[in-house]
Parts: sequence; structure tokens; C-alpha cells
Amino acid sequence: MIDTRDKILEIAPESLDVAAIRQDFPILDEFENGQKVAYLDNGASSQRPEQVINAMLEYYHKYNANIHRGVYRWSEEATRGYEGAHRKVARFINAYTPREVIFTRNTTESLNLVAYSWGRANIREGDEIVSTVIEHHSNLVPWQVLATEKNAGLRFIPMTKDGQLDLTDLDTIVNEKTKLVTFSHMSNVLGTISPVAAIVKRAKEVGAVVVIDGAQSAPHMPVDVQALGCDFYAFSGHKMLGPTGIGVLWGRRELLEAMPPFITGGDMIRDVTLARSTWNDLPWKFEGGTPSIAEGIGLGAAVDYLTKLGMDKVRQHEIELTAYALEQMAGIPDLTIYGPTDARTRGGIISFNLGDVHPHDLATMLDRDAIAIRAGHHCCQPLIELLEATATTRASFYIYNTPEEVDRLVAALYKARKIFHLD
Ligand code: 7TS
Repeated sequence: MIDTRDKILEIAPESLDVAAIRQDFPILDEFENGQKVAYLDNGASSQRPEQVINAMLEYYHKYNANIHRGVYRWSEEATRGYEGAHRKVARFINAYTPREVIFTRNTTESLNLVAYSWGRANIREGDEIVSTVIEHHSNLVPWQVLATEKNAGLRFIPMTKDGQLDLTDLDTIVNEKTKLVTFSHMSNVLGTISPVAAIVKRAKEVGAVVVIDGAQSAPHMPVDVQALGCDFYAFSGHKMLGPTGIGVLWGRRELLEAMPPFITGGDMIRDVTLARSTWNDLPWKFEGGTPSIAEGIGLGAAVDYLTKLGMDKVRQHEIELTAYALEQMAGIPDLTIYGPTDARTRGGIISFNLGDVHPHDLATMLDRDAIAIRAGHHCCQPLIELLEATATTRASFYIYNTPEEVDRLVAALYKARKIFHLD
């Protein structure tokens, strides 16, 4: 093994106090097969700290009620908690105003909201939508459906061999016909961080709207939607210490104001007659029906937790851990690692294959050593095909992961080589 760990541990105190963080996550003390679980599947969903679980429990124990309607204390307190979470999220991503922060169920719903509402009102026959070849299905399928329905074109930014977006032909791919450009801020397979500024610049030259899939970036790096220059930004609570069932769509106010509603019914209206209705103010216009109240409050607590840690430190921790993991894994014979090789240009997500061992077999074997990783196509079938693989095994890190857990992964991979007779 290459000895970079001392260096990593030396830097660690200036970044995150991982030992203290781990105390907030009782689940990380769970044992499996006599070992603590090394949870390395954060790209799929993170764990939640006690602060988040307690915020939700407190709502259920002390002031559970529907929001916006009751004049009694519980309802008022629930409303304050749920609306307060919008303000916390707005500060977290530097939105211009909390009115631009719409709570959805997850990234998938946020992207569908844009495709259904903005897309159906603005995309016409012959227009073009530009995406990339590395997208999660959630940032591909809604645009396919929209393009088919509208008889619009769909074009893709390609990828270089080392898993970066290839901008060589950007000026022809994004052209006068382009009405919408969308891409993931960070790839959930390769960890690639997209060159946002260059893509946004070109999109704006042709007057296109920019949608960023932030499912993998919002949890792991500082995000400033004003600085990014995009028009919509989507992410999920469950990947950033929050509960499932709550996600966010941020959109520029003037666009959101002009868009028709997505889900219609209760709560999103101002006045209703038997013949017609008018819409509520932002963000409620896009939050039809009773929302996920406890989950909204939980997301607010998750944002508090991350804000207190500091997103710069979160990012720094993951750069250090990823650099260490990439160095250790580079020494393993027969291991193919996908994506950029420099940890400073990628997130804490490492996809790999060990010889011709099927990723599911490898993941099952690692599970016996209490290492939880993901195997499969990660909802990115077109990308997996480009990698000329049928699937990959993927380790993805977060604030509570340690160099010791990376060591366990690396040791288990050496062991797997023996068991699958690659020696
Ligand atoms: N976009 C990206 C880049 C993602 O990584 C995911 C989820 C989504 C969109 C969809 O998020 P959801 O919360 O609506 O499901 N990615 C993964 C993953 O990599 N493994 O499981 C889910």
C-alpha cells in the first residue's frame, strides 16, 4: 500500500472532526458479521444524524398538525418549521429569495416539474434540448418524453476518455435552436464535476434556459445558484443527511412566476370557482396538496447540520478521502477505475470493476466484510454502455467516512482477487 494515510490524517483536524461527527450517527455503530458497517453507498442515500431524526420526532411528539390552515399553536408551529426550512435551504444555496425554493419529493420530481411545466409551455416543434451522455435517467427520460411529445430535437454533449464532458463541439451542439441545456453538476457514476461556467456561458449566448441536476453536488460542495448562473437547480434531501420524500427545485423567480402549475388542487390556489381557478404565490403555487411536513422540517435540520460543519470543509474532507482511496486502489492489479484521476476535479464517488468479476458478486462478497457499496448501472445505462461495461461497483463517501474504511475496502478487494482466482 502507498503510505499517504499519515498525510491525510495530518490534514484531517483542519477539515472535519470525523470522530465527533460519527457520534451523531448511531447507525454507524451497528455491527454486521462481527464488524462495524463501512457505509460507502452515500451516492444512493446518506445516513441521517440524530439532529435530523430528533427534529422530526419532536414534530410528531409535540406539534403534529397540518400547515397553513389551523390557527391553533400546533399548526402555527408546524407552518413555521416547514416554511423556515425553505429559508434555510435558500441561504444554503444562496437563492435570491426563499420564494424561489420549491419543495418536491426528490430530484426526479424537481426535474419533471421543469419538464412538464416550463417544457410544455416553452418547447416547440423543431426546438432543441441539450443534455449530456453521462446523465442519470432522471435527467434524461423527462427530456426524452418532452422532446417526443413536442417533436423537438435532443442533442448530447459527449464525454472524453477520462470521463470529463467534452466541450470541443459545444458551439455547434448548443446553437440557435437550443431552448434548454441540462447537465448534472456531479456525475453519480464517475464523480466528474461539470464545467458549469463554460456550458452556462454558451447556453446564455443562444438564450437557452439552464437546468442543473444537483443531486450529487448539493450534499458535497458549496453551491451558490447565483454564481452558477443557471435557471433551475434540483436536488434531494435524502442524499444530504435529510429524510426521504423531500427534494428541492430552485428556479429563477421570473421563470417560476410565468410557469403554469405542475400539480393542481389544494393549497396551490388563490381563488376557485366552479369554472376556473387562480394560483397561489410562490413557492406554494408548485406545492399542491398537504406536503411532507416532517420531512421538510427534517431537511431544515440537515441543512443546519451541514451549514454548521461548513460546506468547504465537507468538500475538503472528500477530496482528501478520495485522493487517498484513488492512490490505494491504483495499486490493485486488475482493477479498472472509471472517471477523472485527480480528486480535486471530482467528487467522492469511485466506480470500478475488478477483472471480469461481476459487480453484483463483488458487492455481495464485500457485504460479508460489512462493506456496503452499490453495484449495477446506477440508473445511467447509456453511460455504462459508453464505458463498455455491463455494470460497475461503486464506493461513495460522505462526512463520516474514514481512511480506515478505505483501508477495509482496499483489503477486501485484494481478498476478492484471491477468492475469484485473479492471482
Ligand atoms: N440525478 C443524479 C445525478 C443522481 O445521482 C440521482 C440519484 C438522481 C438524479 C435521482 O435522485 P432521486 O432522489 O430523485 O432518486 N442517484 C442514485 C444513485 O446513484 N444511486 O441511487 C440513486
